[in-house]
Amino acid sequence: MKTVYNERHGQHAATHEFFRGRLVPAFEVPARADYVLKALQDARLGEILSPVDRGLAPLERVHAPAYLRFLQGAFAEWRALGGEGDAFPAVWPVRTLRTDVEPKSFAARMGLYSMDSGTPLTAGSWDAAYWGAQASLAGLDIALGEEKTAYVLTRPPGHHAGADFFGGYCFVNNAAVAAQAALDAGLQKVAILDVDYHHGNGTQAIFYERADVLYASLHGDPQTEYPFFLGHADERGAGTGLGFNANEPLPAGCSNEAWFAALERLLARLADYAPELLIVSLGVDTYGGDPISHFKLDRPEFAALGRRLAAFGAPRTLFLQEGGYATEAIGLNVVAVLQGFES
Ligand code: Q9C
Ligand code: ZN
Repeated sequence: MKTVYNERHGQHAATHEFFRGRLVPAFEVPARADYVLKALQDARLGEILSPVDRGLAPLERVHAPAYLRFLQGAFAEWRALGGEGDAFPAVWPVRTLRTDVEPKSFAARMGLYSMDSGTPLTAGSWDAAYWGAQASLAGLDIALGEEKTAYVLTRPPGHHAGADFFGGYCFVNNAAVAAQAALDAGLQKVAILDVDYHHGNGTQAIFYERADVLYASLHGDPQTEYPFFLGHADERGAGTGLGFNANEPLPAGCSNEAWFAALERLLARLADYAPELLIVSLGVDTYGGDPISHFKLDRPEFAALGRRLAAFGAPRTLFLQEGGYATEAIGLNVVAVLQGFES
């Protein structure tokens, strides 16, 4: 399988993140992608390619232009105000507060355009995220061509980013950008299967009222797991999108049998939908050794996931890297999925 590698990923480099009132060492670090790259090379999985620049337009198909403009200039604003280190939001427009007026204050706009204080905005976050979207578009091209499949190695991840907010280590929703680009290229039915430990609230929200992108996710139950405020089983879509969103929340600590049973339920829905393209939001924070998650998958289960997705038999499959924080293991876990898929 060919990989598109976002070699600018290291521009987003947070040393610390805000957690339980303290700055703790960041979990979403450049070494994650470095380990995956090395594992791909060691396994000789296939050619590793660089993205080309298709500009902002494909990002604007799923993100609010004002949000993208803010992200693009945010770090420079932070520095100009005398901010040291990375920038974090600290105030949010929750219920009863207005979101229709964009404040002048930088602190206020940080809150307007974010969902948590755990996602540091660093000097190169925009560059890394922008090129991650470009890498996803390049991966899509390969998957839509004669290869039929591709893997996109990028960070920061994307599935928590909404149309107009960042959070959960995500800034640009790569899966949403790729799905929309596929439709814009003429496809009519795209499915996104999100196997990251966390519910992809951003992806779900972007396509919630649409039937042309089916979003299906299995994840830690939001009653106890991030992102907490979305990802319940009763979220089935709305309007023309009713029935085109499927969530399988699972209790933290659940067995691998329960995980695969939930996967089967989602695949049954996906088979019924019969997408022309399956996008896999491939988080491997479902790994038993993950430091911030609570499922128990290991290498044999990742290989089994890959084999199962191949057996599903979507005409085209695009794998996009999402989470996974057991830094040294994620390369082997990702390769297990991709090799399982190709076996
Ligand atoms: N310090 C993805 O996997 N909270 N995002 C972590 C631990 C946020 C995970 C708290 C987790 C976000 C793409
Ligand atoms: Zn995750």
